[in-house]
Amino acid sequence: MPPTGPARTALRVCPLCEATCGLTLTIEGTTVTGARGDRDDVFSKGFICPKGASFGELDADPDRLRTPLIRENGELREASWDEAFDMVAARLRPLIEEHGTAVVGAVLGNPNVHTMAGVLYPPVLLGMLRTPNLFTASTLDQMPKHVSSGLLFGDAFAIPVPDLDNTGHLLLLGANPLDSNGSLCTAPDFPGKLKALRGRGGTLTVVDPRRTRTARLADRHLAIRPGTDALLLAALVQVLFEEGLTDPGALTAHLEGLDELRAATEDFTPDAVAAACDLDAEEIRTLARELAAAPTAAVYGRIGSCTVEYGTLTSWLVDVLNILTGNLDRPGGALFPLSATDNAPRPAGPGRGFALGRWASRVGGHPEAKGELPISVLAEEIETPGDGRIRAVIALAANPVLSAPDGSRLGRALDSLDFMVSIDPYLNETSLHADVVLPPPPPSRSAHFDFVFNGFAVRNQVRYSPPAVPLDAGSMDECEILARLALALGGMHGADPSAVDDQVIEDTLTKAVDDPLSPVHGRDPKELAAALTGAGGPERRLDLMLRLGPYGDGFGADPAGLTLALLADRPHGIDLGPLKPRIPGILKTRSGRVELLPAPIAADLPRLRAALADVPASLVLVGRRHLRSNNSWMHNVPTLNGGSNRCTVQVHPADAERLGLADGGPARITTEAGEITIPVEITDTVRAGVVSVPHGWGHDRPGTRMAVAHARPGVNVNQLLDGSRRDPLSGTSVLNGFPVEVAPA
Ligand SMILES: Nc1nc2c(c(=O)[nH]1)N[C@H]1C(S)=C(S)[C@@H](COP(=O)(O)OP(=O)(O)OC[C@H]3O[C@@H](n4cnc5c(=O)[nH]c(N)nc54)[C@H](O)[C@@H]3O)O[C@H]1N2
Ligand SMILES: Nc1nc2c(c(=O)[nH]1)N[C@H]1C(S)=C(S)[C@@H](COP(=O)(O)OP(=O)(O)OC[C@H]3O[C@@H](n4cnc5c(=O)[nH]c(N)nc54)[C@H](O)[C@@H]3O)O[C@H]1N2
Ligand code: SF4
Ligand SMILES: [Mo]
Repeated sequence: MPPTGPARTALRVCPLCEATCGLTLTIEGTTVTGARGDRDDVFSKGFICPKGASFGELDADPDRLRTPLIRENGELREASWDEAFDMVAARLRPLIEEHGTAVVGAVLGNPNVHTMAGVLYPPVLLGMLRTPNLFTASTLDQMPKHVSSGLLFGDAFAIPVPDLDNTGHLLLLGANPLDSNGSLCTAPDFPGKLKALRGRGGTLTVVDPRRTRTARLADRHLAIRPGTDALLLAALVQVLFEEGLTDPGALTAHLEGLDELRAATEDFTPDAVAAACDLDAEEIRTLARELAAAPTAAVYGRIGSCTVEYGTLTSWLVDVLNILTGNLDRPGGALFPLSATDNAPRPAGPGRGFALGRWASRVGGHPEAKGELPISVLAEEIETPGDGRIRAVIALAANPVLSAPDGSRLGRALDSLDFMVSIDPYLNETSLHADVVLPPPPPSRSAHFDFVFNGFAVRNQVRYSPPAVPLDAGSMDECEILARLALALGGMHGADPSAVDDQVIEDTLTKAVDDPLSPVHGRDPKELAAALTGAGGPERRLDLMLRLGPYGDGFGADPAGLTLALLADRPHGIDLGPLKPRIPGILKTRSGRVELLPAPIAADLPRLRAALADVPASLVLVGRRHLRSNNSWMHNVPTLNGGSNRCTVQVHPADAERLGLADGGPARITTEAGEITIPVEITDTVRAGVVSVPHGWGHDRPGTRMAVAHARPGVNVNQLLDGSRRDPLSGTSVLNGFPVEVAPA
């Protein structure tokens, strides 16, 4: 549709990556025709990247689904919302009634954490389902960090973030924020913050087998052998103990297990790990001494430290180093954010702790972590006959056919289901297997609030964006879609979806008034519910969370405190100040202290010790990200999928020569699990012995409706994996550092 009507502007926080930049959208009629950085945004101050600048194209993508699709006689056809929800209820309810809710598998993808709907409704939906079969993108991503935080601090969401604006030395492992814009560290203009760090005389050390754009900014780049970061970090710990450089400072009183930690790491000397890491032992010692000597320092690891053989151990060691150098929970080190919708802080004391493996997957016996099973076992849970087999799947903003190991097998498994529903704006590699596809509207039509990323932000702040453009006739807000879905599978098909929000509000308030520590203790829940403002259920729930949150007005207890009305009056957001120390209040371990050497970690250390003697594979594969991409779903926008082909295998010149590979020519990559053919890009930005292939490509499957992506499909790197490689504690797939063979095709 050509844009019509006079141009206006609207503010909208960008949902396309974790940086959460404030955008100023230009809108003509109902079309977003431009996006620039909002210079007055309290947090992002005008920063924007090419994805944010393409907000309009992504929003108006003609391939976005405008109506639900339902499968009839084997074919997907357009349908009304009533037809679609009737089908969900008619097909799911009988399955649940006959076999129980465990036969429904829920698959949650990454975009959920970028929408209000994806945070507000899955808990309701999962609460109704109570299925042991929950799978999310976390087991392709940050689950090791949740597990290490759960074990160390008693709370899987207590994830410290580096104090980028104030730190004196940043040691960054397996992250490339110049292309990813940061992760588990929400920081608009991450590149600018790294430059500022160096500008104020600080040090940046980057550990990455590739000389990334981030590594090029660094004072020191350690081109480590993939998968061996845990060894490097253990050696840094060993040096700190050995040389008497540990100094936990104010944390000391809150630590448990310091001596045991020392004993457990003493054989990981720099000399012992150097060969495995392919690093110089003296350089490891120097780094340890520099970290200890820095006025403040922060160790930070991301994808390349998580989706590897020793992901949980690596994530644990990252925080162990922050603790031993006295940098955890102090300005300039790594701190715990306190977001506006967090629970209000509580007095310190023992908590309930964090348990792993409370149940296991039916077929392979893989333990749950944080209530989730490894997404790599989804296919076998569908295929393997027996009681409790997954017969139906709800895929919510998830494209596991591309993002998880062996999508071809998973695609066949999805086809064999009794029923599948996808909530997705595209008919893509995963949703094409569904019986019902429920499309959310484009982002300009949705309100936005960062429930998740505010909790990982380098500065406490809060912003709310109402919908920039009203809903189009015939489309449905994603909050309503998910509320209706919850009702349909809970046996209340057709009920008023606002009943879902009313119930959540009632339950929350009933608990709050009973809680002696709540500002609303003893008050009447009905009167409080009536005081909530907001245009609909989701806004009223946001108002509730803000008012009961750490900065809230407590329904009048602090009249200057936060409410939705106050936030709506400040369209560029409200700054809530720098991160502040939160220990011991944040600790929820059974001891009420930081448990430095938790039993599951201690039990996994022998596996790491054995790695010291491993003979390294001659060639291993790692991933990479590109600024103009995001996982699997942004390749359908011409401005983001133009230019030279980015889906290549990067090979070091020495390896290319040894293997007889020509630049631009096709290579065949093989593993024990599969093979792909992909163009070669010879570059010395990857170290010798390592090749790099990006993920999220492979858009050539028949039956999708993404014309631009289909025309430039790339290949799916995850066809090289069968899912059997996992970090045992977290169930996270090993997506980096697995052996491959490469030959000319
Ligand atoms: N080899 C390899 N594989 C990887 C990775 C890697 O580094 N290497 N990275 C992993 C990581 S970190 C992640 S997070 C996963 C991501 O894995 P997934 O979450 O499965 O994939 P995404 O491409 O992020 O998007 C999922 C789906 O959400 C849909 N979507 C987009 N916006 C919305 C919306 O507003 N609402 C709804 N309902 N749907 C929406 C998209 O169309 C897409 O189908 O991939 C993982 N896979
Ligand atoms: N442009 C863009 N931005 C994104 C995304 C995207 O797809 N594109 N995805 C978003 C998502 S879902 C996430 S989770 C984040 C991820 O954010 P980041 O973690 O910053 O992701 P990457 O850019 O993949 O950086 C991972 C780095 O780890 C390196 N690496 C691989 N193996 C190892 C290893 O064994 N050791 C070490 N030390 N390094 C290793 C790789 O070479 C790579 O440079 O990005 C988010 N932002
Ligand atoms: S950096 Fe991330 S949040 Fe900022 S404009 Fe780019 S995609 Fe959007
Ligand atoms: Mo991710």
